Amino acid sequence: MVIGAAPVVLTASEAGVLTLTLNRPEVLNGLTDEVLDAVAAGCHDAAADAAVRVVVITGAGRGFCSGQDLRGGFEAGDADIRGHLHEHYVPMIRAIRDLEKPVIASINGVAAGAGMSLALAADFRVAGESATFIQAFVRIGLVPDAGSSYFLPRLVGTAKALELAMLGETIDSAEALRVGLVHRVVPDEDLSHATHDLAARLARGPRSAGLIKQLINQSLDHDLSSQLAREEEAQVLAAESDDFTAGVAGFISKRAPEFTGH
Ligand code: T3D
Repeated sequence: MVIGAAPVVLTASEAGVLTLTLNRPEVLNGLTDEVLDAVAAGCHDAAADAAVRVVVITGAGRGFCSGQDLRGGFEAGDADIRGHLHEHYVPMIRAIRDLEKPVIASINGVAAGAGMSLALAADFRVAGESATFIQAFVRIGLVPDAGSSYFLPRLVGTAKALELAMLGETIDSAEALRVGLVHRVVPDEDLSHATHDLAARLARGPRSAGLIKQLINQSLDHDLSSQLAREEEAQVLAAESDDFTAGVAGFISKRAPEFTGH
């Protein structure tokens, strides 16, 4: 029996922002099934809770996330990798991407392997200066998973994606910004403030923000005709929202609208 063990993911909700903090700092927040399931559950909770407008994912201690916890004893042939990916990694990545609310990765340190995939699945990546990124899979003879092979080429192009994934070199935050892997780099001591500012801004956004997330994220998988059809569907939903009414009223009255997310 474990007495008094700290939760592997800390959750805190304030002013419309749900923060999920990976909390295994002794292993740079290596991913266990419990962590993966807790992040997925946090996103599902956020989807069900109208008071939550934004989700932030970050790490406790000096790491963001070091990927799969390798101390679980992985050896060639003796692990049901397919089942593991299906049951734990895929649901977490889907929960982040399917959530119709913005997700920010606040990257406070190294993001390696599936920890980098986790960061890439978010809609915004704000990094502290000391953050680093490693497609660590190749270093241990694996392929990118948890969405890295999908997100990387879309973010940085195939040439850079191949370089990062096949060489597995560490890149620093400045290089990550240069190649378009992150949106913003700030001094480490300002990361929490910068994340909070962005989250607060997104939390004041309209219902359409979640629809925009889905449209943009799906766009590279569709041709123009099907994307135009998706825009129509999304615009019908956006136009039915209270926030559209508030937005137009705000324009007419020359006052900033107060969006409720409905
Ligand atoms: O279905 C499946 O499960 C397959 C899915 C696979 C997905 C993947 O994510 S594969 C990739 C797994 N991750 C890695 O290969 C990265 C392993 N870690 C590292 O290469 C390095 O730790 C880092 C580059 C991330 C950081 O280096 P550094 O020098 O800053 O720190 P460190 O000293 O290596 O690590 C600090 C401690 O964390 C250390 O423990 P100790 O010696 O102080 O007791 C280290 O062993 C531990 N640690 C770091 N990463 C992991 C880890 N322990 C378990 N699993 C880790 N991934």
